[in-house]
Amino acid sequence: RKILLGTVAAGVATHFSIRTTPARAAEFTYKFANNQAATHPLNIRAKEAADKIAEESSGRMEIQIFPSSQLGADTDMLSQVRSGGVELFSLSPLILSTLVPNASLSGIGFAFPSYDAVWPAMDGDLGAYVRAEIGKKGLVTLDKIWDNGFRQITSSKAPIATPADLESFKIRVPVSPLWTSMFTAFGSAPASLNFAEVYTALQTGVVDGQENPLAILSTFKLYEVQKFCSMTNHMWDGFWILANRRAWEGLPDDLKEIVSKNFNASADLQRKDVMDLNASLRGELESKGMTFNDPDPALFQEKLKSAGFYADWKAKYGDEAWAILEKAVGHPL
Ligand code: X2X
Repeated sequence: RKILLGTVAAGVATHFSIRTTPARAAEFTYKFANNQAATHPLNIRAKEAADKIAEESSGRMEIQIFPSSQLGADTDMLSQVRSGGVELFSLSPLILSTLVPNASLSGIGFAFPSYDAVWPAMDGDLGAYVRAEIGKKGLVTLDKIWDNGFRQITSSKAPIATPADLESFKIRVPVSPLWTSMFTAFGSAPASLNFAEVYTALQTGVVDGQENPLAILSTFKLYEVQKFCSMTNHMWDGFWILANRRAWEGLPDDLKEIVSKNFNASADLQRKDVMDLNASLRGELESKGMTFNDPDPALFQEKLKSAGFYADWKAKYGDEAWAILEKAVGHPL
């Protein structure tokens, strides 16, 4: 029997319970790697899930969380979760598209008008389609995608008010053909970099800007190296929770159930945390010195259309996938 005595700091380890009887090593100790700061809701809610999993499994299952790309950058971790070097990993659908091409469907520019459309789609047909595609490549995906948020463009140089301001703009984008294609369509000079390299790339001026939701500007302190934030809301992004298939299938059914139940319940809480942060952080970031502006998103969508961005991607994804996307977002693209 164990009793909870409160929080004990233990580095990145996630076991916070103290036992009345000598601890037995967990039967399963799985690593969960991700690129976010320990203070981001992704890690706060994952730690809660890990604690519940340890408790409900009576210590048979331990999940150790490694935030901030400690075990490697996203593209390395994608290889690791495939080979079994890590058992669990959270990844943007767009970066996952380097392995599962159609996984990036949910990240098409200006597809989701608001969060109201995101969750029914990702918990519905669009999410189910993408999870099936991921499954074909040998990875297991938990049902509920976690939130990253609507992305905004930041710069050290000048605000982005119209698509013309993106021309020749040296912007970091995550490693994904969809991201590169979108900013190429705007006439920018996109540089693909893993998130682990972003702060330094901005600090040293390798790039002038980047794009991420406000929660990340705050938790990763990007306000220290960026001056302007333009609320383009140019795409929604999330984090699929991926598991190595052998590691997942190696779990007895009751542990599979405990893990997926707790991660999916934490996803709901994490979504709410991130939505609240993305809606409320503007004032805090202004007080840290950032200047905000609100461009008209229609101008940007128009530019993508005239550059052939939507037609190109429709051809790449195929008509069936595109129809699922249009139905999910509720408007033609
Ligand atoms: O790399 C990024 O910019 C991030 C943190 O938003 C993703 O994981 C896609």
